[in-house]
Amino acid sequence: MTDPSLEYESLITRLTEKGLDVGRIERELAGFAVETPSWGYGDSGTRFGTFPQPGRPRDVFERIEDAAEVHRLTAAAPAVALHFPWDSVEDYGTVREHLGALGLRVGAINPNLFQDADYRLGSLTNPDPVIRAKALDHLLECVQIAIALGGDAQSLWLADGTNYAGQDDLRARRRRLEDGLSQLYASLPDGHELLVEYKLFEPAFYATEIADWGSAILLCQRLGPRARVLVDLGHHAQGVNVEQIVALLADEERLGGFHFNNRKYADDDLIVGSVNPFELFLIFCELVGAGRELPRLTIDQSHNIEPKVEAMVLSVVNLQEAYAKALLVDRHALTAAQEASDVLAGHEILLDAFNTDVRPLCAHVRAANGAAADPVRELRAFGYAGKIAAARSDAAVISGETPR
Ligand code: RM4
Ligand code: MN
Ligand code: MN
Repeated sequence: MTDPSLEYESLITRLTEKGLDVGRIERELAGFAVETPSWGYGDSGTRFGTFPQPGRPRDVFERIEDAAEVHRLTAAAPAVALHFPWDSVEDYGTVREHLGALGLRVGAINPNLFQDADYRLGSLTNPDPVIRAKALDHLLECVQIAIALGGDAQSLWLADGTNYAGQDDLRARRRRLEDGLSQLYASLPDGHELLVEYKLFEPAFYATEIADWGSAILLCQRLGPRARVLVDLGHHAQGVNVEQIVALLADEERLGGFHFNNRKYADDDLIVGSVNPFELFLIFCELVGAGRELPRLTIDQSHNIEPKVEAMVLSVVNLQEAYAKALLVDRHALTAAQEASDVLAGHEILLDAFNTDVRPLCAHVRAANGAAADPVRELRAFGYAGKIAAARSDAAVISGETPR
């Protein structure tokens, strides 16, 4: 077996010879942080069925413990995004303490306006004002939860839409939506942000209220500067150029963050980077190219058959590698190639970075951060899955199915 430190040394030599500032790259990489989703640790399935896993967390506290294990192994997952009412408890002080005791913090708060039977015809856009008021109440309650947990972001995916042409008035629905969201926005404390997520379709099959980045950014512009768009990688039509959307939103200062996952067909919620790692790399190239701090990064996955903690660890590792590769792009050479109108020189520069094996670099940075050089291997060697299976043997499904 090759000595990992030799692999690291030879990579560093090569990068330094290319004129890259390896110290800076390592510092950026060491600061990389992604939120993991509490709902990604619980049981989830498809509309055809759910396969319960041994050791699945029984409540929000155990979901946070799984998140802590991911952070221990990667040093890159310090925050946990929560979903309500799935993560509801009586006293949020206990959740805040638990997070703190495990070296974590709360991430974005995700309200849920899609499961209650009252929302059959929509939540904020429902023709019935009583149901609209109920939806708004939930959103306002989530702002209070964020305050109680020390969080500062609401991340809203609105499932509202219609199944049939003529079912409801499209413009009236849009006005109801703007009205509800402006009340939510007005209730945000200073420094809190609202992330507006779009999704092409599902569960509605004719018209979805916030179906694309355009309808999302228009809402945000109407609301105010702390409303920004959230890009979920599984929420576009096939073939859409997601990195271009990222570049545009970043340029407009309306890129709020990401829900990372991967897909082959629709909103498949597979492990990030498992289907299209090149797209993931190009998205990070746009983020690095924007020259600003990274926006809020969150994983949004649904692990139906794969071991959940392992899937989450692998996702974080894949994100670190995509980011590392993007940091290797020689930006000066890229600009020069573009200014020279050289069609393939810029492409080659990207390919050179993408094709670099950055695993020794990421392993080095993780180890320097006190985490595992090889997180998936360490997770298995530590036997975390077996330990939680034994400790949580009377597991009951608490979160229920999470349809996406
Ligand atoms: C949706 C969307 C939301 C997520 C739900 C569970 O498809 O991606 O972000 O909270 O699924
Ligand atoms: Mn999402
Ligand atoms: Mn989704």
